Amino acid sequence: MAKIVILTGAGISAESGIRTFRASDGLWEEHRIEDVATPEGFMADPGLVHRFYNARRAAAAAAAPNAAHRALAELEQDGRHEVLVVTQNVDDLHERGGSANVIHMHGTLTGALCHSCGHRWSAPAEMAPRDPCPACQKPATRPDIVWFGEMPYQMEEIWTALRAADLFVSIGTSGNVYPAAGFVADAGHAGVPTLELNLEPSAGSRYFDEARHGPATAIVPAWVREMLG
Ligand code: BV8
Repeated sequence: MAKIVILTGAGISAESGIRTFRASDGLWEEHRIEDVATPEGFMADPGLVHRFYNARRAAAAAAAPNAAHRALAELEQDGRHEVLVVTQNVDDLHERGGSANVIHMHGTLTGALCHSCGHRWSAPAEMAPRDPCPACQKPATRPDIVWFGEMPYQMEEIWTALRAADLFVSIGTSGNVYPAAGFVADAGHAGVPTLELNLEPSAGSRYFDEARHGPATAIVPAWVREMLG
């Protein structure tokens, strides 16, 4: 069975109505990364950060998986390939699209974390700074999201899978944020063939063996049909 590692970013959820980060109408147009996506920003104004993620949690809940999410699930369920999706996305559209083997390297909107005792639980729709941790009762609740300057989740597992892969595919990501943006180089160094599927060339496009550009709902199902012959 061919082992395929697929990195996804905000672009795969764009056609589900979820805003990307760096587009002209992207999230970073309205919010300073420092204010809403860093531990320092959270300590400075936890209310602002909770409101930012409460709005994204509502947007993700109102969205539906698209043909690109479903195509990746079909490739996994077909069973002839060992498929691992490593997503930078904090929405749950891969799982709702039918993918089972998914790593959220930057966390999830559906998770809550106590920054005092480390306890994790399912996030309510709305979170606020005064919410007590169900374990230690301290008002230390934060979204279970990896912010800038923080260590992404399951990195050892991801690097092991990358090095052992038969193919690395990157979908809907601009290649600006590390360590994810370095995966194509890591895969290349391990002799793994690499393919980019993105609306436009990403910052790391030149590092890929092959690149196909277009909307994810068109180019991802076409690639999966090829893989399934
Ligand atoms: C860390 C959660 C130590 C929050 C996120 C090396 C060099 C320089 C800097 C660094 C470096 N190493 C580390 C850094 C610092 C930093 C970093 O990379 N800074 C950047 C800005 C320079 N990285 C970190 O702090 C990371 N932590 O490094 O810890 C370490 C190091 C090594 C090993 C272990 C530990 C933590 C970063 C995680 C931060 N959290 N998200 C939230 O979601 O709110 S990052 C967030 O931004 C996303 O998760 C994602 O990762 C990134 C956004 O990127 P994309 O998803 O690609 O979205 P974008 O809008 O940019 O692009 C969309 C793309 O889709 C475009 O290309 C577009 O063309 C395409 N597209 C659009 N529509 C479609 C489409 N494609 C197809 N179809 C469409 N319809």
